[in-house]
Amino acid sequence: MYVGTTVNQFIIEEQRRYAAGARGDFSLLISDIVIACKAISNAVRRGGLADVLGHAGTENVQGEAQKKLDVLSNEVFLRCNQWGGRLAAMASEEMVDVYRLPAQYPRGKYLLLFDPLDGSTNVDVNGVIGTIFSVLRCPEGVTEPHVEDFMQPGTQQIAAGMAIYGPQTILVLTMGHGVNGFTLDDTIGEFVLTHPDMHMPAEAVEFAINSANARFWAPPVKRYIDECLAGKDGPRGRDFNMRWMGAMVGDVYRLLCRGGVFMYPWDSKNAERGGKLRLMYEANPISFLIEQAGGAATTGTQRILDIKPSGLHQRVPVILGSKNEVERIIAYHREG
Ligand code: P6P
Repeated sequence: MYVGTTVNQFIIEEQRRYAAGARGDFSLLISDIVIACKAISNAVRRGGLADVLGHAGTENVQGEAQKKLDVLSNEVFLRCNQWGGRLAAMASEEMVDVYRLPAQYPRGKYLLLFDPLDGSTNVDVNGVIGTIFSVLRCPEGVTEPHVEDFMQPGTQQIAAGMAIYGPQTILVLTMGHGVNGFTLDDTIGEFVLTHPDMHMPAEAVEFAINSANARFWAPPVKRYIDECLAGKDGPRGRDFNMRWMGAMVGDVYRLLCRGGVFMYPWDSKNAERGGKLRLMYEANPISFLIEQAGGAATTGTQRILDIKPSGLHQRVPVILGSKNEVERIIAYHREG
């Protein structure tokens, strides 16, 4: 039986190609993250059969009601990644502060940030959900990192990825040399390379935005969406289609497969808190993937990966996807 290129084989071969002589800590870190995604995928698939649906009865740092799977997925990420000696600390959407590793475990040279279950409101309705993660280097000589050690712009990421728990479980990964997709083969319990070197078309005919927020959008976004809705009779001269999954990972995976634009832009409803999506463990890792696949990612006025973070749970407006579409939206922001 042909097994194909597993994600472990791919990681080791990337290490040989781009980090010859490396000790392998980074590769082992990615392997630990992958195990966590497999475990979460298994729990998600069990759903009501394993009493993991519904609310946990608690709130996260965002004041959002936590699902049982939110709490479980966060715990899985901590347990799979805290023991290996690759990390100095972790941070998560589900935890207020930096997670300090238990004293018995050695400290490593990387920082891991993650949204363990993105789109968890989809859990109880069998919708697409996923995991998003970002890897930074820990500042030299720091063994007990504080929040400020995490405050690095997205350009400093050395790896980022997401797992999408949909009809298939797919892992999408970048380590700075392109984007590759792996499908979980349940018969061998491994992610196997199925989408090598993913690239987005520069043009698009699909946009993803929560149109219920239309009355809160800024003029440049309204202008772009109105032109899409005008279709071939309008200034764009072609018809567009709309999608909105309620889980960024699902919409972004579609962009990687066939192009399009995803927007959770500035709106007056979220103005006070800076936006809906979080910079450190949603916008930055996804923007890294999108740029590595030939796309672009902006707040409307600033490249997302250039933002100097001000807090672990900072929120930002997000507009990303096919390059020509994003550049058009940026131009509309410049014109005001
Ligand atoms: P809304 C999920 O909660 C999330 O952070 C993203 O994954 C998703 O794209 C967005 O929020 C959905 O937001 O306002 O449509 O529920």
